[in-house]
Amino acid sequence: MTQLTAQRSDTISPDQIRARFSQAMSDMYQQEVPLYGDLIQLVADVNADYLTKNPQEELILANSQELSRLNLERHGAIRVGKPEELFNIRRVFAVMGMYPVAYYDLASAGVPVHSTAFRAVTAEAMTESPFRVFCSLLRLELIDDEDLRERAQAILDKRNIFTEEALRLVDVAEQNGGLTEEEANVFVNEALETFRWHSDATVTADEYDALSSQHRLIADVVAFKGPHINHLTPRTLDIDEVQRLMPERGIDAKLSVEGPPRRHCPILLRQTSFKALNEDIRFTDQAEGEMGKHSARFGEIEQRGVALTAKGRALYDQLLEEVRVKIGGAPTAANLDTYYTELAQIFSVLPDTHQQLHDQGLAFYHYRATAKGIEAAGQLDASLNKAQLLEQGYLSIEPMTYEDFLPVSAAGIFQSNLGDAARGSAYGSMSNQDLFERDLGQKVLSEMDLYAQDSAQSLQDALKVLGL
Ligand code: OOG
Ligand code: NI
Repeated sequence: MTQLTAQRSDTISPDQIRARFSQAMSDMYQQEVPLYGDLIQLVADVNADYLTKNPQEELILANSQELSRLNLERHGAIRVGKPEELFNIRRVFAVMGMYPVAYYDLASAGVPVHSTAFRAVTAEAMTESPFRVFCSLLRLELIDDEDLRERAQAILDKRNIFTEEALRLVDVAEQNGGLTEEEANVFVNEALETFRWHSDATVTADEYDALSSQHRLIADVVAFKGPHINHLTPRTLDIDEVQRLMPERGIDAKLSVEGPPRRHCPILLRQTSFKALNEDIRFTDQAEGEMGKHSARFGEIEQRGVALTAKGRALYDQLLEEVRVKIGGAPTAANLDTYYTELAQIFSVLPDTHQQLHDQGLAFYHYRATAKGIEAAGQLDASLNKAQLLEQGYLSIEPMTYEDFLPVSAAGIFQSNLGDAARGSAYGSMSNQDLFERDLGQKVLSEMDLYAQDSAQSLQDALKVLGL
């Protein structure tokens, strides 16, 4: 069973719990990482400026109820260490109406984790709160040093990342099909504890070094009490402008924007971040006043475009790989301009109008009955097909926003925040979705199915409006 079904009349909606949790997380993270507050401000400024210059876009956003929540966080990320943690985090997110969507294998990009994203799965729920969490599980089995693997396992075995009260309330929610107002408020505070930063490490300085020298990420997961939230990500309407302005505001930006190039019709997801802070931490064998260093926490921004179909996605992956081959790997400071030029050049084969993307079956769209269609409702020739209805102006299309993530981009984000030392060699093709789903306790939902169903549903609704 994935979704909770209310058994009592006094439970509140999971979407409300998610909205509260997302706000609490944002407040906590801005306090923990003040630079993230600066990033939020920069994004708000750029978005406001963009809307002033593009009033027609403001109208579209207002109509789709996007405007009021424009500067809210769209996602955060955590990394858990053991199967039981993944299993229970799934239960915690279900209380907030967030379900695991898609499987991401990052091992082939040199990061020893596999991941999913917990998110709302209906448009209405997404409108209520767009918050989602990219969640990675460390794959200790990929550590080749057997001794270190066993030590890491033993350290993780001892920890419990949830408060007793949080787990108790998850049980209550599962039994009653939800939480009451009062329970929900307690739950939000208790769940938040899991994501809090702890500057006290759980290991000695030597242990930390050993973990870190295998992979920086392993130290980040194993050496701490819990899976601290490592970034939050608001949405921007102009990512290139934020990237340009970050240094001016004293924010140390990642080298390049991940994902597709800037286009007329944005596709999928573009992301950039500021580099992780170098923070004071204390190892278990350090005296009062002595400090070690760890960097993991950063701030990120995203700009989302239309979701691609399997056909569109295959083309995207192929073009991205072409760019990688041409550039000889990830971009560097030395070839950055060439990188962006090649990216734009190579992607120019992907059509850049919604009409073409739609007609060639490359992207997903919602269908709406137009004013002309509504007027003609009931009198239309029943033999008209979708293409004809579109062509004759009875139906219109609206791009469906991509709500998920991109493994190559995610690997780039991981790497730039773990230091270049983390740009390790690939762990080969060790994808293991079955193992991940066993640990998770259910199958991940298919993002392609969700988009396809949504699109088909909108067509059915629109046809009904047209009386067809
Ligand atoms: C997750 C990186 C992936 C994204 O936006 O692609 C991610 C992490 O660093 O733990 O958040
Ligand atoms: Ni992210």
